[in-house]
Amino acid sequence: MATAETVLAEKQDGFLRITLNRPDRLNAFNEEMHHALRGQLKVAAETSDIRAVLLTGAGRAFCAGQDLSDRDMRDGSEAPDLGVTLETLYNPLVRQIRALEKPVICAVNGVAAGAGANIALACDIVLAARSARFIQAFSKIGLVPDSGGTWLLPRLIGEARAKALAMTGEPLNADTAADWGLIWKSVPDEELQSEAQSLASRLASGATKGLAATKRLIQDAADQPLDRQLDDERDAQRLAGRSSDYKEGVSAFLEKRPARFTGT
Ligand code: T3D
Repeated sequence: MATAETVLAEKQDGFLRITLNRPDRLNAFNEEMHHALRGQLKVAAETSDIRAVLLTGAGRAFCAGQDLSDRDMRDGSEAPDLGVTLETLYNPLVRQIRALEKPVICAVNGVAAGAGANIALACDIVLAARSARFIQAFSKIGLVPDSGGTWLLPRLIGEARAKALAMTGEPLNADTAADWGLIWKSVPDEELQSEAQSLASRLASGATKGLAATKRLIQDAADQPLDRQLDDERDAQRLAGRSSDYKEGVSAFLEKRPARFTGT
């Protein structure tokens, strides 16, 4: 399965592997890559036998954020309205990742800068190659962190570290990112793809409905009091308890065998 060459997509073992594919530009976003990526996320959402997504980058980078050659104003031209590009391109992408009712794993294979860093962080589980770096590059070009960065960073690592990363634009290495809780884990470079693949495959054979509800509950928790969260857990558990996968999970436990979840 392949689409426009800015993004490669391949179905593997129950999950969709999506690769950002502009390696000469460190996989920086142009408009075509936005549309191709969102198209593949839509395929993942709508295809029942795709039960997880693995997002990664081609070449030595994960993604360097916005392609700045599309923002060249040296001929005196007006700056584009960046509010429009956020509204029409970056924000819908982040919303789509967060709303996808399937786990999205991000394998950060190299530098993740600007929107590239924050799109990685918007994914559900982030693994990074030990040589990868996370850079809130925005301040270096006079911008503010976007793609959810100002929301995600303080929640993941606290205000002090969030502000320092955002204001200095200093790179954060993968080991420190994992130590700080910005990402799930840092792995040796040569193990990144196999480890991410086996995680994607494991989640793709999990209880998809339960995983989707878990994702939503944890995301929503950031904005609501415990009382409301308890109600939401009750409602989600009621639905999970009606799934075939719940029956299968309990039966498998009692029969001392691995569960065979179908995602239903
Ligand atoms: O505009 C809007 O719509 C608003 C939304 C904004 C969202 C954003 O993401 S703003 C932030 C944009 N991104 C950046 O500011 C990062 C720019 N890139 C860098 O700072 C560095 O390239 C990196 C730290 C990411 C990596 O450094 P390094 O030394 O490993 O690589 P390099 O030599 O700088 O880059 C290699 C090539 O990729 C180079 O091209 P060349 O010289 O080989 O032809 C470089 O120009 C190109 N490249 C890297 N990042 C971008 C890029 N080309 C276009 N846009 C980029 N963002």
